[in-house]
Parts: sequence; C-alpha cells; structure tokens
Amino acid sequence: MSAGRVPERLSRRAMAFVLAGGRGSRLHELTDRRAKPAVHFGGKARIIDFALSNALNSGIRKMAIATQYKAHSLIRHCQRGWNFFRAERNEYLDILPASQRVDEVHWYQGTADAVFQNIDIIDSYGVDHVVILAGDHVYKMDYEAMLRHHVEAGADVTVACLTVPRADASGFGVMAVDGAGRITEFMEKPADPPGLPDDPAQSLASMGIYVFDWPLLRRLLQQDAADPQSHRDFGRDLIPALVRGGRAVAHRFEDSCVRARPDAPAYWRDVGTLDAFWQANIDLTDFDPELDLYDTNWPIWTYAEAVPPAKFIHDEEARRGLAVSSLVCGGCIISGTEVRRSLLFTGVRTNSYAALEQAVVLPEAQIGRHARLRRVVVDRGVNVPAGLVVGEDPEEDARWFRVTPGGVTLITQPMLDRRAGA
Ligand code: ADQ
Ligand code: ADP
Repeated sequence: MSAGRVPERLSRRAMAFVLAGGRGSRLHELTDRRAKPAVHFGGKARIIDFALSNALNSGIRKMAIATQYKAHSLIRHCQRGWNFFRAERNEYLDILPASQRVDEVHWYQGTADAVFQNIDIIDSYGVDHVVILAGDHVYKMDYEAMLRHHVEAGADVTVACLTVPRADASGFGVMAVDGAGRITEFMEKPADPPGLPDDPAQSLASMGIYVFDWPLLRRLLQQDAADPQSHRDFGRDLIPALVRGGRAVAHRFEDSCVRARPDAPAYWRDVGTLDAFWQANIDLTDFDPELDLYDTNWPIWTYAEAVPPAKFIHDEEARRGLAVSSLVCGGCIISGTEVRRSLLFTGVRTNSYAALEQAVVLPEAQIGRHARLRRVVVDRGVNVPAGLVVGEDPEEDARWFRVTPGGVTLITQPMLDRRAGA
C-alpha cells in the first residue's frame, strides 16, 4: 500500500500583492484624511484587514501592500497590526509607498504600474504565484482554492468573479465565459454591460482579484511598461490583452468564499459609498449576520489597542445606560445612554440622557448629554455637543452635515465646528 501524497499548499509558494492606493471618493469626508483601505470597519478592524486576513488564513506568508493616496493612517495601521512576519521564517510583509521605488519621479500610474515598480521585491520573495488583491473590499475568501483552480485549469491568469445586477455592472470589469469557464470577452467598466446568457438581468463582474504565475506576469509587466498606449492598469490593459491572446479563466467567488454558515449567501461588499458603509456595519447587529466576525476558523486580524472592558453605567435619574442589539468595543463607557442597533468602535464615550439608534460611531468619539442620533456615521474622535439631534429633521441635518441619498448622516468635526461658529 503506498502512502497517500499530501497535496502541497500552493499558498506557501505564493504572495499576496495588495493594491491599497485608491482614494474611494464616494466615502466623501471619511476619506479626506485616510485612504479607503484604512477606513474603520466592523468595530475593531479596518477595511484592508479583510484582504490581509484572507491571505493569512489561506496560508500566504508573503505580502506586499502598495500605498499611494493619503497613506499615513494606513501605513501606521499595518506597521502596528501586521508586524508579526519574520524573515527568519521566510515570512515577509512590505509596505510600498509610491514614488520611493524604481521611478523616483512618478507616482504609481495604474494598478499594473504599482506591481511593475516593485518587481525587484517580488523577485526577492522567490514565489511561483502572485495573487493580486484590492485592499478595499469586505469579504472572506480562501485564496488557496483559487490558486488550485488556476493551476488545474492551466491558466495564464485567473480572475475571481461574482454575479451582480446588470444595472450595477458598469462600475466593474465585466466578462463573458464559455462552458469551460474560459473568459472569452472582458470589458472594463462598460457603459452598457452584457447580461448572462441564462439571466440577462445579471452580469459576471471581476472582483479585481487575479492569480498569475510570476514569471509570466513579470514578462507582461515589462511589455506593458514599454507600450506608450497603455494605461498601466490590470483592468484596462493586461487582463483584456490576456483574454485576447492567452488563456484567461474565471473563478467563481462562490467556490472559495468562506460562509457564515453552510446555507448563507456568498458575502462580498464594496463599502464604497457612505450608504453601503453604514449598512454593512449596521448589518453586523443582525441576529444572524451574513458576515461572521466571531468565526475562530477564519478570524479577521487587526491592530487592537489594549483597552479596558466596555463599561455600562446605569444613571438612576436618566434611567438609562444600556445597549441592545449592538456591538460595543473595549474602552467604551456608556453612561446613562440608550444604545440600540448600533456599532460603537473602541473608546467611545457617551453621556446621560443621550440616545443612539442605528449609529456607527468610530473610535474615541464622544456623545454629549441629551444628544439624540439616528442613522448616523460619526467620524473618529468627534465631539458631539450636548443636545444635538440628528435623524429627525432631514432639512436641518442637511444644513450642517452630509446626508446621503439613503438618508444616512455623516458627522465630522469640521462640520460641527462650522455649525458651532455659525
Ligand atoms: P476599480 O476598483 O475601479 O476596478 P482601480 O481604481 O484601479 O479599479 O482600483 C483597484 C484597486 O487598486 C483598489 O484597491 C485601489 O485602492 C487600488 N489602486 C488604484 N490605483 C492604484 C495605484 N496607482 N497604486 C496602488 N493601488 C492602487 C477594479 C478592476 C475592475 C473590477 C473592480 C472590482 O479594474 O475590473 O471589476 O476592481 O472592484
Ligand atoms: P485614523 O485614520 O487612524 O482613524 P485619524 O482619523 O486620527 O486616524 O486621522 C486620519 C489621518 O489624518 C491620519 O493619517 C492622521 O495623521 C491625519 N490627521 C489627523 N488630524 C490631522 C490634522 N489636524 N491635520 C492633518 N492631518 C491630520
């Protein structure tokens, strides 16, 4: 009897290259001072922690993060939270700010340029495969399964994809595939996206996640850099060229997503608008959310300060001091406040007679006495004055704050300062 061969984990000979340079302008003032991947999410994490945790949980031990726009908060976070890779164990995590690399003059042009300018670093990792990721989506995915698909399909590039309503598809790279899963057509952000053959109301969208063999990608990047017509972008240049002249394969997210429970839908969110950001955070207060942050088999790792436990003070006179259907992080003091269906990040302080409902409150914000906030996002460190009422009179809210099409109000300190000065 011959012993069964243990299959080699491809992730051990792969690296994750995380693109984290984009601005995310539809998050408005939340990304005035930080890049979208650095935006806080889910109580303790930042958006980039999802891609990095997926890579770690998939077995990948070599990672590079390309940063560009307003990178300080992102870099600080990665240095504090993702500093446990050890070169002596052949583990690496490099943060690669633009314009400090090969070309000292230019910022990264497109996403392919961000990889091109770091070819020497990727070479030094000695990997077979590169998994290209975006640092700005919330999802759980096993990249090992995608790597295996890539190798078994003999693909030049494997592109992760999911179905989206056709009406939303023009914000994505949209593809057509044949019966064997080979991509036959790829259009980056088409004005009129094609529907699926069996369901014209849905389109097959690229998640911006690509697996390449490193020697091939290296060659393609060098060719692309020599092409004056190129935008130096994966979605606009490299992927369409490989669909025309190579073997590009689609990998269905459903085949490698990590679900909250076996019958749960495949969860992926681009929390790129304030409405989507607020909703995805508030969804975590559901009885049975589609995104499970408590699954110890697929933890979302982050930088967490050592803070004291959350404390709830019942104010005898206010007859409050409670949180229901809510997530409340460490370091919070809920004093005489009623908190419902809300998510309070680390170190939030609230005061007597205040009320929070469907509120997403970022770290260290303070909520003054008698404030009543409904359907809000409160930015980090904001000092909400006593008696402020938001979420009851949309016209009044819109005078001072940003009110979204979905009726969510974003409150930042400069907005409050303007209101106080008026
Ligand atoms: P977009 O997300 O619109 O579409 P892009 O703006 O290039 O494409 O951003 C991709 C990722 O790269 C983001 O995480 C962004 O932060 C980052 N990024 C952008 N420019 C960068 C730069 N110069 N340096 C470093 N990082 C940078 C892409 C694909 C589509 C696909 C969607 C899925 O092009 O085909 O459908 O992702 O969201
Ligand atoms: P985080 O993104 O970690 O929540 P902050 O909200 O405190 O951090 O700040 C976001 C980014 O803006 C950080 O890079 C911080 O250094 C920078 N920053 C904070 N306050 C100011 C300021 N008054 N002027 C310029 N930059 C600031």
